[in-house]
Amino acid sequence: MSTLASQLQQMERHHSVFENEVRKLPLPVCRIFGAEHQPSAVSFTATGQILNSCDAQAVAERFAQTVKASGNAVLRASATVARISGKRVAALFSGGPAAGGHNVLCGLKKMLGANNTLLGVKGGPKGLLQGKLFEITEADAANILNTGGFDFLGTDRTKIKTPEQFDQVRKVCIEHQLDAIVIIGGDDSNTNAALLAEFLYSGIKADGSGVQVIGAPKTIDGDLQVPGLLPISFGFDTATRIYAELTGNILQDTRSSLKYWHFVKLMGRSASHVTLEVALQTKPAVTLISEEVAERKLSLDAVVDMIAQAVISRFRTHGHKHGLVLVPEGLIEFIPEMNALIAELNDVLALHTEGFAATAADARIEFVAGHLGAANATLLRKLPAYVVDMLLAERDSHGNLQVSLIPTEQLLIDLTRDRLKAIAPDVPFGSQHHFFGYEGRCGAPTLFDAAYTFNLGLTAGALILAGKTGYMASISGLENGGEPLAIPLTGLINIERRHGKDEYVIEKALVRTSQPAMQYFVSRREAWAADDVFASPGPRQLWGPAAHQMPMTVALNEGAASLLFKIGA
Ligand code: FBP
Repeated sequence: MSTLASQLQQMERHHSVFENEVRKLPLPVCRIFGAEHQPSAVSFTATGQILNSCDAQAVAERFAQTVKASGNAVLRASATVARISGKRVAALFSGGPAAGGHNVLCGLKKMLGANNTLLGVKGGPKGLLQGKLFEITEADAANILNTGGFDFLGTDRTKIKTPEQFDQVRKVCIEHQLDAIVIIGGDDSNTNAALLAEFLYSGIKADGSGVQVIGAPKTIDGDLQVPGLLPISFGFDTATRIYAELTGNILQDTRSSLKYWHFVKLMGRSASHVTLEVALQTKPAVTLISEEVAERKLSLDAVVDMIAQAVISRFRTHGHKHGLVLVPEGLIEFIPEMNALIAELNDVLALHTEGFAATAADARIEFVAGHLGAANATLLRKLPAYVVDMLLAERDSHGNLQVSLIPTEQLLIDLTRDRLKAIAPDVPFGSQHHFFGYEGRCGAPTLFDAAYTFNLGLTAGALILAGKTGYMASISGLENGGEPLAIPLTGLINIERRHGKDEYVIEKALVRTSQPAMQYFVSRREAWAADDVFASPGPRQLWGPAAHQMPMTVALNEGAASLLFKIGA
């Protein structure tokens, strides 16, 4: 084999030049942990801040043991302590992948050290129920450090809900002699962590003690954040930098080929944090924020009109035939009349499952329309077939519409074209559409995500060594060295009505129009629409000038003085 061929072959199985180098990247750690290679265990003390959910009384009853133990007080790492030994800790990923998950495991492994055991759970919560546990070695940790994806463990979206499932977790804990479980997931997974912490609080081991449960905040959507305590969930920075690079490249193309309006839909489920961040990084002509559309009760017509007016104005003022519109994944559900239609459709489809299934494909719209109120039936009949097909498609395992399947970007293009034909037929409108989602979830973590997640792992490990349960690990003070915090999960839980039932859940943190990041965006968007002022942030850097940048929405919302994060400095 030639030298080149053998070099190329050596790159297989995650050994590209980049992957080899990135494993050696030094990661800054919060000052209190000391050195990256030998972090100290730490104790935790109350910050004085108590988190009170809106349904505090009911939560205190439902989570009696964990609320009594934590008093819902936020804890901070306060002093270094000797490391205890002999703990067996299992860690799992839950939900969609997000960059940095592997580093949470590496941080955990470092903090637990050689005298405690870290086990990985294969395949998420489902794997926990099936007892798919294995020991994570030093060599495993070295191999996955700073790599993207969740492939080392895998993940799934099973929710541990039923009494049988809780009992099964108890059995697995006993069988594997677990002292603690770390759940790396989003709002729903951390809700599950709170429920498990309560269930496993005591009476699991022979001495009557329980199994600790600690959460770590993951999701590219950025909808797990707590002002002042949890700046952002991990994976958000990497995903938005990838989308911003792609969006920046398209913006360069619009200005170079001068002929298209590009409609870019961005993942993020219901929340528009991802879209807002990409807008701040790239400054395109039009950005839609779902939460604002709902707050201003903008109809589909009004949204289309806004876009059409931007197209007309840029053409009449500068002769521009190009531009870019950012569309959040969940927009359709925030447009009031679409929201009403989707809600009624969910009910009708749930009530008439058999009748719907027995109806011929080409008669299904009329079958459903026949069961809807007059306004919703008219709207359904007016929508293009490619949208209706998705509105009537199978619901997900929780009975929800799969919004990511609805081609909102295509719908907006078609409606804008129709509107322009009606009100400004001389204005040219060439269009292209894109959906960026999966491209951003598994990229190699940015330095921000790599450092943030390694420190989250250290914090989760330290909480376990300190005997804590029912907390979510967090790092705050990103500009000032980084401060490990423990947020009591029960302090985040409220009662929400879901599918006709009251459920204890951690509420999704949606974009609020009063937030500084949103207000800054609102103050600049007219200038961005008027002419090309876009910026192209380029590829994400792990070394070099842009490496130490934090997300712009985080810097603005946390009141930072600059964009640079300084963990450990
Ligand atoms: P999580 O909240 O589980 O992290 O998922 C994030 C996400 O990427 C959403 O942005 C998106 O709507 C969804 O997952 C897609 O889910 P799936 O991987 O099941 O297609």
